[in-house]
Amino acid sequence: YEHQYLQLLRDVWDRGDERRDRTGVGTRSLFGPTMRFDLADDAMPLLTTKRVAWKTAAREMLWFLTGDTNIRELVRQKVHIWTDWPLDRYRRATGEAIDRDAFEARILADEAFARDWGDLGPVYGKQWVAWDTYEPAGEGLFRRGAPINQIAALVEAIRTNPTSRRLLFTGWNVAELDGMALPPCHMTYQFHVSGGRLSVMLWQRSCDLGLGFAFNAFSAALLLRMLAQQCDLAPGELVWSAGDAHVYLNHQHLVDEQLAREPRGRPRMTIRRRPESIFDYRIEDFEIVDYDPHPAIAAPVAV
Ligand code: THF
Repeated sequence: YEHQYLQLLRDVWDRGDERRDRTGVGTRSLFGPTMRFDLADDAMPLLTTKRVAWKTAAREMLWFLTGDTNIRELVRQKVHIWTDWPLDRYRRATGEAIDRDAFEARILADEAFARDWGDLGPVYGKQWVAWDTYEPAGEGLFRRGAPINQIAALVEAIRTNPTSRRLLFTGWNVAELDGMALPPCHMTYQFHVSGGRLSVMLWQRSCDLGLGFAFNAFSAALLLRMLAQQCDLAPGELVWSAGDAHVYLNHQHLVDEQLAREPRGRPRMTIRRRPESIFDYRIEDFEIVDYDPHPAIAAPVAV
């Protein structure tokens, strides 16, 4: 499957429309690519043309499922991939030239500081497991209703109504976008059951092919594997599609290096036990085998 990704990377780099983006870094971009990955036999879409920090991606996914939106717990687990956004906000607000390590150290040491500066707003986790609702309370007023757990509802729906065409959840809460550090990139996941296999289609409005893709594809497959296990189904396909698929202009070295490498092997994942619910997985439950990638390629993240 990795050839599909490498081909897309090449197409975007060679033929993409070059434009300035929100971050000011600049990208080349193509609209609307789709890729399909078969997850049968425990296969995982884990890139081998560079080492991917899959445990970091898995910890992020487990963190989404807890509903947490504060980076403190991620930093505690040595996951640094969300730190740059709160750090940027803090620097702009205070003018303080604090470095990343010092900022993370303060997030860990000082609970009040973490509360004030570590939260990303109502991003993924909040929308996935506690989407706010409101009900009329008379006189044109509204009171807060019970929040909706989209993930719990999804598990229930897959189990009880597998032919449904509404097996989906989304992070795109239009009313709350303004409060988010970043509106969701991987925004909508739709599921499909056929022949005892569970498939997922992920729609990403925006994909950073150099950095984010490796995480987003692995994470979606991981979530699919957990859901399949919980619903007694076999893993089917991951259908990945993006709106704006782009490569940042400062990732040229990554494109050149990765396209010069040959994919090797077929990484697979086993899940070591069957947890009580979709919310009870732990990082130790996941074991990746047959993963022998080329070395990691460092690349800056655009904030
Ligand atoms: N913004 C941009 N510009 N790119 C993204 O991929 C991205 N995300 C999330 C939100 N905004 C984004 C953040 N996710 C890395 C990985 C995922 C991220 C952000 C950064 C990253 O730096 N990965 C490195 C090192 C990982 C590590 O070992 O810590 C890598 O080489 O993969 C995509 O959803």
